[in-house]
Amino acid sequence: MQIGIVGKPNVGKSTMFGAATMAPVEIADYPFTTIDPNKGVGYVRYPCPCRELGVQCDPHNSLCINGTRMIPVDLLDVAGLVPDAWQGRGLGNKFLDDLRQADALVNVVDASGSTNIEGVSGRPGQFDPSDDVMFLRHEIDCWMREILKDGLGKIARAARMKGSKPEEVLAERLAGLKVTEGQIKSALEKVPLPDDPTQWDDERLLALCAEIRRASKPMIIAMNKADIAPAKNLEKLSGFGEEAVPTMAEAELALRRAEKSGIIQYVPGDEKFRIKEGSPLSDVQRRALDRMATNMGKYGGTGVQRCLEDAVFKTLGYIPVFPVEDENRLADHFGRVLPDCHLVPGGSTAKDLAYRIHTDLGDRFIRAVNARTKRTVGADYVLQPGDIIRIVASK
Ligand SMILES: Nc1nc2c(ncn2[C@@H]2O[C@H](COP(=O)(O)OP(=O)(O)O)[C@@H](O)[C@H]2O)c(=O)[nH]1
Ligand SMILES: [Mg+2]
Repeated sequence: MQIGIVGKPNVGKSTMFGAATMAPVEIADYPFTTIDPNKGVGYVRYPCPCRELGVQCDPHNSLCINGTRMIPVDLLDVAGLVPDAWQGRGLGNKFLDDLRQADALVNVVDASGSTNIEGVSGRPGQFDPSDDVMFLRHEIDCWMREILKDGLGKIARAARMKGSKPEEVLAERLAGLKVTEGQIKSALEKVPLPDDPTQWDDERLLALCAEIRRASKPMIIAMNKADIAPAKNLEKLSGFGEEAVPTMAEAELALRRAEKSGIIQYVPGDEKFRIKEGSPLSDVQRRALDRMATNMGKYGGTGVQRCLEDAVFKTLGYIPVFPVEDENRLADHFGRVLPDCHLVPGGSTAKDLAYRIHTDLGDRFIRAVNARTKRTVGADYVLQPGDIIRIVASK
């Protein structure tokens, strides 16, 4: 699962990335926290079944902090998207290429409207952040179209000879972009293309790419700098038909740092933090923390964690499931209790889960057991959020 953090310069992408990938103190040495400059690991939270079932878990691919399972997701800070990035402006092509593997995008916008479309600072309220959303969609659509068009002439002639269908040509061109055949087919239903690829024109291709983008790179809007954003901007940005979350990346980063240095008690995603007794704070620091507390009260937290969780659970519709090898002990063959938590697309079946764990396990699938009910379920059983599942496979 990879989420790309995208947007024009100066909106707070790196701040959000830095905050989201900063591991809580308890897990500072955790292997998943290895970070490239722009690639790191963030977490989405889900109640760990250990509490409900009264067992001591021993997480392996994820973490459990006080009964909250922290499930890793890869995050990518995609830099440098300026208007006409798709034409290579500001190394835009290189940055756009980073989006190939993304499952979803967090479009960070400057909800305060204090930066122009190139990211140059002005006054809060001076610019319309709706432009941030429109421009980014357009850049991605154009970038995708260029990928489609690259070498299309030759492919088109070959396709005409072979009589290949448009979806076959498109699937071949978009391989490596995490676009499924189903997504291409439904895009073609909305924007039909002539059978003969030599007849495909730019305008149609752009409309088609917009459809493919909507399905394959769903977006969530992070209305960042909410601390200084006029209410009307938040309203406007919420009207784009996409999940839109007010965020304060700077506050989240400051809070995670303050927590690390032992000044406050704060769990990422919480609506509140608590200043620890006896923390040596200057007046300036105290006032800054007060301001953050007030803003968090207004928005129900800094929004950074919520943004990731909405991207995974709402926008992508993924659900967490816990595979085990022993339904009675809820353990794997090392005896680790509730070792793993997998994020799977909503609607996935028990057999899909088997394939997700290992192709071989999918091939050898016989049946599954719902560890909560101890009932046997078949290959077609549709997984529910938080399910604990044992896969029974042939030897
Ligand atoms: N007021 C406010 N400023 C923020 C917030 N998040 C980031 N910034 C500021 O916005 C500027 C650009 O941030 P940066 O993360 O470098 O943006 P990027 O170019 O999109 O990666 C910096 O001065 C940040 O301190 C926020 O939530 N509120
Ligand atoms: Mg940056």
